[in-house]
Amino acid sequence: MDYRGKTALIIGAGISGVAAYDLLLSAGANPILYDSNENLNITDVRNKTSEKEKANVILGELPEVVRFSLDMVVLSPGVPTDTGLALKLREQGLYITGEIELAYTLAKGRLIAITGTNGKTTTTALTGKIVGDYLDGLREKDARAGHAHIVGNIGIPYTSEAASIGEADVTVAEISSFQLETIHEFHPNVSAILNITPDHLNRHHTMEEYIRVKEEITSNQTSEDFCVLNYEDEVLRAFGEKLGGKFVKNEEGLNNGGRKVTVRFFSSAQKVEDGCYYRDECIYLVRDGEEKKLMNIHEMKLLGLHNVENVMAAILMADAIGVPMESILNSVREFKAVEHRIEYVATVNGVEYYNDSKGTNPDAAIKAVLAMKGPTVLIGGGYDKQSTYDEWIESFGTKVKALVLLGQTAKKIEECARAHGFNAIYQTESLEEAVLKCAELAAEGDAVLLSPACASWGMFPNYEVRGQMFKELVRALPNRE
Ligand code: UMA
Repeated sequence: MDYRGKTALIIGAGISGVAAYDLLLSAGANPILYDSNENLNITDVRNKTSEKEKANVILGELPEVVRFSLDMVVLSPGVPTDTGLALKLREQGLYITGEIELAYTLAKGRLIAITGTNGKTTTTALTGKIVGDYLDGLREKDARAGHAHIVGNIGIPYTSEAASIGEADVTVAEISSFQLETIHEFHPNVSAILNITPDHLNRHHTMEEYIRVKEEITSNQTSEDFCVLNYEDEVLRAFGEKLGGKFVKNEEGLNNGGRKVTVRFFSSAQKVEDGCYYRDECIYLVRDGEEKKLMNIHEMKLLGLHNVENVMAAILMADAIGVPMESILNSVREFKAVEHRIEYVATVNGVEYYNDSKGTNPDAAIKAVLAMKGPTVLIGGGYDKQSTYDEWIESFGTKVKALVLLGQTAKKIEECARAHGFNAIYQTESLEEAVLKCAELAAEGDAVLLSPACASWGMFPNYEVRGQMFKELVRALPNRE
């Protein structure tokens, strides 16, 4: 795509918008960085771009004269496609794209793209390490071997790396449903959908739409490409059978229209025809009817069955782009949990504290509860994404002894918990108050877990800040001796 001379409006001056501005500038376009929040400091925003004080930044209301001078629009991931401004710009007939698509059209090399409701970040970091370790080894022998780039929703905008991604490189991108709403030609060589459970329904409105958007990750894939899917997710199992070219009857009585992407399944519960599965604490690979034991899960440093699934997905993706199995397994053995995902923080007065700030939806939070070994005091609540909390509360069993709540959803969660007969509930006004309450409630041998089942927005700019603050508060707790 040739962006030279194009006047491009970037909506959202967060980390993706700023990176998109710089990328468009280097591609010869005339970018305008726009943010609807008039309270941002314009000098701060300008200083984040490579042009500094010369950067073309607009805050607040977008003037009509600017709107009618545009050739194209780039939406940041957090900007819904149905906001008033986005709809007006679309009505105007403008080309509307996303930050991910922009990066894709300017980057080179091969692309692995990973989506799913949960496990994306761990799987992206692990796949990136596997590919990176392999390419690092190759470069010792041949300087022309490429590099691995880990980008996307993981917190490093794809646009911030795109210009430096070369032909021999491999990009491993974590892709959210928000980002998939605005793709056009985005075409990964290998894609993965790890699981789909309710999340972000305030943005996508219905579960059907959320599933449709997630499946878009494969929309440009062909018979040259691979898609890795979770066999234990009914929606993904059916989708994989369709995508892999098997005849699937739908309402119109049609099959998939002839697309035959190579689908590789992973399963934590049963043997699969082609892919990876888990049985008796071991991971197996099935290929061409032959089965091979790859590793015992105690060789990995990650905990929990959900992480076995993430590892199986990463193995299949790295295998699909040609990383030798021995190299893949060595990297898996070395890989440690990512920050904010069931991360051990400290033991204070005999109580273990875990930070799972990335548990931003009920399904992720259930996995964290299941990973706890004994009695647990749980901190929950935050931004309302219109999730339901019944399954999360049901997962408490006898393990969760108290629930300390905060944020916009605190009342809604309390009502839900009481309806399920769980009454050990404490309302707090801040994370600081919540941590102090937990320290008071937890006895020696218990765990305290921050796994809120909600996004952090409203109280914190993102889950990382929430997790960092939790860790600081825990480390500041007084030791009783
Ligand atoms: N804004 C507007 N108009 C709007 C809405 C927002 O101007 O209608 C402005 C806001 O005022 C704000 C800016 O947009 O200044 C924020 O843009 P953004 O929300 O796209 O945030 P970025 O800082 O660019 O971060 C985004 C992702 N954020 C979201 O999807 C909400 C980050 O994912 C991602 O790491 C980053 O790009 C790099 O790709 C975060 C996230 O929470 C971690 N993702 C969700 C999740 O994982 O559940 C999907």
